[in-house]
Amino acid sequence: MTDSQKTKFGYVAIVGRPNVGKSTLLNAFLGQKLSITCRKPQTTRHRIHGILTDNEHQIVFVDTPGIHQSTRQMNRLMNRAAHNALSDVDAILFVVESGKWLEEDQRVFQIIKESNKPTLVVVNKVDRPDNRNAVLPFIEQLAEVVTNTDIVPVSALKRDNIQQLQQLIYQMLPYGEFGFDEDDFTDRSARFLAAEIIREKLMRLMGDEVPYATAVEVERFEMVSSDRAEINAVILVERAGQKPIVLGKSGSMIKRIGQEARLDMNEMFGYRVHLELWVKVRDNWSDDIRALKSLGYDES
Ligand SMILES: Nc1nc2c(ncn2[C@@H]2O[C@H](COP(=O)(O)OP(=O)(O)OP(=O)(O)O)[C@@H](O)[C@H]2O)c(=O)[nH]1
Ligand SMILES: [Mg+2]
Repeated sequence: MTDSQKTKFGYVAIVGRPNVGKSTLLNAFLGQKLSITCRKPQTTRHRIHGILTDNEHQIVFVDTPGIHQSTRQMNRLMNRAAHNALSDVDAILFVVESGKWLEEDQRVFQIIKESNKPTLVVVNKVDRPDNRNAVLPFIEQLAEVVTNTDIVPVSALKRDNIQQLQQLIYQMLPYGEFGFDEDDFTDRSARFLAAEIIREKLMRLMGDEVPYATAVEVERFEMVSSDRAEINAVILVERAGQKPIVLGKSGSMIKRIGQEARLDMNEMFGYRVHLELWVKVRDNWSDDIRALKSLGYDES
C-alpha cells in the first residue's frame, strides 16, 4: 500500500494519427517491447496499457489505435477505442511527426481540445536525417496552432529526450495511491500479447495489403512445464485467395512468421514457447461485427 500524499498515480493516453510512433514511444518509456510496431499505418488495433512504476510515481500509459477516417466496421471500432481512451485518462500525450502536420493531425487535435485534459504535444522522429534541420521551424509553426501547450521534441526510436518527457508527465499526474502492483507492466494477458506478436510479424513480413485482411486468434495457450508453453494460433484471412499468400511457397512465409514470433515470445515471456500456426478463411471478418467482438475488437 502506498501513501496517497507522497505518491502520484494516473492514466496517460498516447494519441495521434496512424504511424507517428505512438507504440514505439510506449515501448521507449517501458524500456522493453510491449506494443507492436510497424512502418505501415494502422498497426495498433486494440487499446493496450503499459505500466511504469518508480518509487513515487505510477503511470499507466494507454496506447491507442491511430485516429483516422474510415467507414469499415473494424476501423470504426479502432477509432472508438481511441476516443474512449480519452475520456478516462488524467492526461494526454498528443504525438505528431516532426515536419508533417496533416489534416488528420488537426482533426485529432480538435478531439483532444474537446476533452479538456492536460496535454503535452510530443514531436517525434526528430532523429530522421531528412528533417533534422526542420525540427525547430516545425515547432515554431506548431506553437501557433497548439497554443498554451508544452511541445516536447523526442526520438522514440533512439530514446532521446524520453527521460525529460517523463519528468513533465510526472508534473501532470494527480496525487494518489498506486493502482497496480509495482511489478505489473501491462493489463493484457499473455494470450493477447502472443496474438499481437504474431500480428506484428504478419504486418512486417507480408506485402502491403494482405496483413490488413488478417486477424489472429490464440486457441490454446498452455504451460506444459514451469518454463515451457505450447501455443496454437489461427491466422484468419478474409478470402480463400489470401490463404496461399500467408502460407508462402512450400509454407515458407508462415514458417518465417512462426519463427520470428516464437523468438519474440521467448524474450517477452521469459520461457520457451512451442508455437503452431494455422491459416483459416473466415469471410469478411473485418466487416462482421460479431466476428470482431469475438476477436476482442469491441471495448465498449
Ligand atoms: N526515425 C524514427 N522512426 C520512428 C520513431 N518512432 C517510430 N518510428 C517508426 O515509425 C513507424 C511507426 O511506428 P509505430 O510506433 O508503429 O507508430 P504508431 O503511431 O503506433 O502507428 P499505429 O499503431 O499504426 O497508429 C515504425 O516504422 C517505427 O519504427 C522515431 O523516433 N524515429
Ligand atoms: Mg501503434
